[in-house]
Amino acid sequence: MSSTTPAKKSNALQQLIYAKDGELTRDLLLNPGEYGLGKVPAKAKPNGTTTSVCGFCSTGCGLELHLQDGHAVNLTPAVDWPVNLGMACPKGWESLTVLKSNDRATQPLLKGADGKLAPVSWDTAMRAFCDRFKAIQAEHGNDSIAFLSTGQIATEEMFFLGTLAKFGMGMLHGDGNTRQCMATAVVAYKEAFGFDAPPFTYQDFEESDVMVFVGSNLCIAHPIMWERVLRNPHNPKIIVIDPRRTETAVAATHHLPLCPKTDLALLYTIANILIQKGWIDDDYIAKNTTGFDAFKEAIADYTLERGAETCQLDAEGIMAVVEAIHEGKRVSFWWTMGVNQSHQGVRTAQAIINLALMTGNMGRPGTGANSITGQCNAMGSRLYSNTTNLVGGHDFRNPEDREKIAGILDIPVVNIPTENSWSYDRIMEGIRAGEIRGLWVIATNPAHSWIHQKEAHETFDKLDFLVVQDMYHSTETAQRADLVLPAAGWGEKEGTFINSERRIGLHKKVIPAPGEALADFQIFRLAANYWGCGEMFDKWKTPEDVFQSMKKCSSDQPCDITGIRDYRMLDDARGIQWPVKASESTADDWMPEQQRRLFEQDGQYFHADGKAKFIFETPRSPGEQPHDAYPLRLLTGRGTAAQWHTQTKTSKSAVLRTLYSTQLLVDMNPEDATVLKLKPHDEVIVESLRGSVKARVNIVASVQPGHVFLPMHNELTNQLTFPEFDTYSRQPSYKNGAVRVRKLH
Ligand SMILES: Nc1nc2c(c(=O)[nH]1)N[C@H]1C(S)=C(S)[C@@H](COP(=O)(O)OP(=O)(O)OC[C@H]3O[C@@H](n4cnc5c(=O)[nH]c(N)nc54)[C@H](O)[C@@H]3O)O[C@H]1N2
Ligand SMILES: Nc1nc2c(c(=O)[nH]1)N[C@H]1C(S)=C(S)[C@@H](COP(=O)(O)OP(=O)(O)OC[C@H]3O[C@@H](n4cnc5c(=O)[nH]c(N)nc54)[C@H](O)[C@@H]3O)O[C@H]1N2
Ligand code: SF4
Ligand SMILES: [Mo]
Repeated sequence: MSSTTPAKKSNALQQLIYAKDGELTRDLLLNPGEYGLGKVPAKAKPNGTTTSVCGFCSTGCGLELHLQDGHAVNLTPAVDWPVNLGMACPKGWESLTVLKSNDRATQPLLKGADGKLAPVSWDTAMRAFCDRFKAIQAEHGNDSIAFLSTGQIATEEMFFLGTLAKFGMGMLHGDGNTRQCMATAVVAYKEAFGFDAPPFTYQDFEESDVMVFVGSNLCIAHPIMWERVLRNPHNPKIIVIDPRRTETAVAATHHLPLCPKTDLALLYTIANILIQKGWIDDDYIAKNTTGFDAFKEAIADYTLERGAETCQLDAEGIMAVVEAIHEGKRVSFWWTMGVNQSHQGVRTAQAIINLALMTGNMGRPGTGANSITGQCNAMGSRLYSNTTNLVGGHDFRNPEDREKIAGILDIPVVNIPTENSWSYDRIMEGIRAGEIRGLWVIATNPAHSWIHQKEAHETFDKLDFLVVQDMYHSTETAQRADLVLPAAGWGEKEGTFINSERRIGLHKKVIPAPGEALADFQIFRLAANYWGCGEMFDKWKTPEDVFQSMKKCSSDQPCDITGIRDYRMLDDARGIQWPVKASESTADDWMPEQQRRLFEQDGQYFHADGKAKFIFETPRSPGEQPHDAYPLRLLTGRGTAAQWHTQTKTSKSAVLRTLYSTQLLVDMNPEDATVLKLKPHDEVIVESLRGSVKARVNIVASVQPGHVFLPMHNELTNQLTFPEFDTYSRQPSYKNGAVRVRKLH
């Protein structure tokens, strides 16, 4: 690994960047005064500590970084952080370790005539970037290049990328890995509340007397949120709705191990029984909602017997849950990927929202219909990536919104597309159809994580030019790239993330990036300069400059953050939840309360009439069901708290590597194992109509007979998944497919 300091670099390009951009992000700690990042870095003493929000999951824990000569050498969880209160999970503890790895991308790599990637200078890389993309556009039109972005870079970087790609480079199509993750919740909230607005604050984990978790394995996927549940002093009932007996289900007071993909029928059954028994809040429904009568009528035949049969559950188990919801004074409903990643995810999420609305469990401590996000900045991408929405939660199709954003950004309004981008799956289809010829992939690894991997690989291979911007050159996607742009990661740059409870937190540069890797922010500035639209971004010299523009774009929106003065205020407050209006922030030293939830007053939803909507639809079966040839149902998801997604980062830590199996394990029920004559750890083939992979069998009762579970962290898993998408959100249904298992020897 080379680790030249910027000061030693003197090639022409460095001169160019320095001349055009002032200092590089990576110089922050080396030259804190010159960088112009406001007052935040000045607070940190070179041998003291500074705080930063964690860069893995959406919990958004605060970490205390211990500096030596201005560089972070160690960390501990921040005790005074309102999120984690001194706790961190294994990934958080290992945040610095994973940055040091010999597969870090340290130089741009360009594919030569021999088909191999070879190191080139940034100048060559950026010229290739522009020449190739512009040639494609000249031949096939502006919309023939697209981008795939992420929920894992700073909001300021997402904003930069989205504006550069769409308003500067003329792209129409761009999406991100949040489609794989949060798209369902976004659509569900928008339709029900009038804006994508998760209402809760983490304090609610400690305030509820009943908590319902649907398709959410908090113990593994959000361990520090689970710690907050454990702090709840009200002896809460904890209900887990998950086909698997997960770590979370084991710790719960009630577990409904439903047949996968029958959640909608179960939730309608619960709603119908509550209505039939009169266990609903008529006042709340009348004052704050529309569509209840039609909903009531539509679900009237979801009897307990029918629900039990459809979902393959005991009637008593369902009734116990209905009673708990009725008896609870403060009931909160939480959901994650077991809901979002489904062929009917949006309607399922809305069925959860309906339960909260009809029982009046909204806007009070310990209540809410609460979607938990996944990636550190999934919510930043929902609001600022300029993909599905025009930045700041605006609408590309609305002329007033376009005028407003064009005015703030000081760009011609004609630069703003008047239609929405294609969704991720449509972009993939567009590549297969030859409509999209060039693709820029930033901080996501779709060659591993996209559904139906064989088709995904064939799709990427069709591209004329694939650019991958990543911290590591070894990712499955980077290996297929024509150009790899080496990026700095968390800890090597700064910006803000927005966590699950809408809290905007600051992360800081505390260590230099390796070799010639640059912060994504700087790569975007470089790309703008080479493309010839640099003047559009003249005012954006630092991430904090972009933050000030983000504020303006949020004005008068439900996600208004005009009341956050600057990074210093975010730092001092240990993160601030949106909204914070300028009108609230009256004095120079004003600080918002640390726990803020939405909809605390009546009639405050974001539809024109101020009310929330009941939305529903007849349940239908998924597109693939187990059948004779492929009799088992495949579930996929998070394996352990120590693994992150496609493992580019977490596999680099020796400590984390001891906490999981490096072999692919397929979880199978003892009954099925007996039928197949399998012993623990036997080598097996798991196959679907789309692929066939080798695994070792892990015989456990946590999966039901007829089901198998594979962790998504292994690259083989998506060879088997069935490509089906939610109708409204286009989110992939990763947790359903038919497979068979046979013994290898
Ligand atoms: N350690 C770790 N933590 C992470 C991540 C990670 O990679 N590693 N990733 C982060 C991200 S981006 C996300 S999105 C979150 C995901 O967090 P979770 O959604 O909690 O995690 P998953 O394991 O994907 O899925 C949750 C559960 O859905 C269940 N499920 C499957 N099918 C159904 C169904 O039909 N109905 C119901 N009710 N449940 C079903 C699965 O059995 C699984 O236990 O985790 C975040 N946190
Ligand atoms: N079968 C199955 N598949 C799934 C899921 C499932 O449950 N089952 N879950 C889906 C979900 S919810 C998600 S969120 C996706 C996640 O899928 P991906 O987004 O593909 O997974 P990651 O491994 O997080 O990829 C992030 C990439 O960004 C790089 N990176 C990290 N930080 C930076 C940075 O600051 N800058 C740059 N340029 N690069 C950076 C990392 O090295 C890594 O290559 O997977 C989805 N796929
Ligand atoms: S729970 Fe999430 S945010 Fe907290 S330390 Fe772990 S990975 Fe980081
Ligand atoms: Mo996710």
